[in-house]
Amino acid sequence: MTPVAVRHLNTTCADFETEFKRVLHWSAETDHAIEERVAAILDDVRTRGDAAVLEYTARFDALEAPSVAALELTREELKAAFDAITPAQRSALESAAKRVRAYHERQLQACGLSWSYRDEDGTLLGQKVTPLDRVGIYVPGGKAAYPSSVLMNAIPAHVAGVPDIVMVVPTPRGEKNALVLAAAYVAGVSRAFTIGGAQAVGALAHGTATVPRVDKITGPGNAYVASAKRRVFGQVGIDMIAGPSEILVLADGTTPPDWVAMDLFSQAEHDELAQSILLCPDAGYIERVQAEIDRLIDGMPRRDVIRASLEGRGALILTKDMEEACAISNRIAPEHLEVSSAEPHRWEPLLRHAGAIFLGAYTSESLGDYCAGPNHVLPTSGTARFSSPLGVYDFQKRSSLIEVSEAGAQQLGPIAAELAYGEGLQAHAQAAEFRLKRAD
Ligand code: HSO
Ligand code: ZN
Repeated sequence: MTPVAVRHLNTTCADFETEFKRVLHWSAETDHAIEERVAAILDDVRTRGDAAVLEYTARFDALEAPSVAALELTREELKAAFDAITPAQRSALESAAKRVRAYHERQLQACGLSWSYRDEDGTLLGQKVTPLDRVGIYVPGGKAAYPSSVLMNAIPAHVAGVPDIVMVVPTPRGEKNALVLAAAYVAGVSRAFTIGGAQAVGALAHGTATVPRVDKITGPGNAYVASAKRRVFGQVGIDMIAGPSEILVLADGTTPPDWVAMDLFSQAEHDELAQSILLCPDAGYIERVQAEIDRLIDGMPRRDVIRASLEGRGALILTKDMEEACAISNRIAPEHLEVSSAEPHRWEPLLRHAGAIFLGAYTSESLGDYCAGPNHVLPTSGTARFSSPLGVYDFQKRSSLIEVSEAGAQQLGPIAAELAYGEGLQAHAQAAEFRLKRAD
């Protein structure tokens, strides 16, 4: 057993800031070769449509088909996949979907409904909320083919009232992932195509003879997909550009250390570039977690990925106290934040920046990844400072409603006219003044 060489940091050490910056350092360099290839693929898909999609699918996914229509999965196929998985899998998918749906229905009630009010003079002001007409959901098909992500993308869209949900999933050599298809069935996906990469993003953004053009594309993907989403943004909406998964555990030393070690593994196992960090004011506890990491690693089928992630980007950080741990957590703004403490509600008010906050020792992040209810598509790489989990609101848009009464026009007209003349815009001013009652 080779111990896992996770970085140990101590906030009282003189070199802490330098070491901390190294932990957070995130190379967001753009790969120009990828950028160029993606730009060419998008152009090609825009001009040649289905023919280009077919060629790239044959070239990159070794999947030959006579037409893009032949790459569409019918509702019957999705249902057949659902019927073919084990009863335990079916029941787990349905239970997860039910909880995720219930959570997002609350979200719709809390912040996704239209509202309006009337001023005393009868003027009506409001906000009208409408779902998007059609969205595209990108589901990765390579090393990270997650049925749970199908639920997390499609269910909020469904709850928002999007009538048309189009899923794309790369399917190398035509080998379909039954759980992904079954999840699409459970989540209410309307149409699904076994295409992926930049070509699928291009097809969704521009539309082809077979693939319908969508209004927004959500879902994670590799560097090609991320680059393609960035490029089509503006013509269509996108959710976010997701980086590798992150977990930060804020521990007061009361949780069994093997639980915390496994939680750190749980995100490390996603990707060599995933990041797992422990913040704790108890030096002895940090040593116990390190000992559990070393004890448990060899039993993990994905130990190589976990080790590479922990040794490359992981950190165990000793803080002066829990308050300082909270302050550092806010600087990191992690995707997932576990408050593994006997007093989670004491610390929660101090925590401001995190994609999702998991309170108390029993709340492993993995429960949130699959079935607690909240969305697992979360802001990464510090973007939780300014963005939010994927939600019903991402599949809606808002229009302002204004109905000015005759009395209201008398109130507002002079104000608007004054400001309009100040801006040198006479037509604006007169449009307001024409509606003023003349004193005659
Ligand atoms: N932790 C990932 C989601 C996921 N985990 C899917 C397991 N499957 C990003 O939030
Ligand atoms: Zn996960």
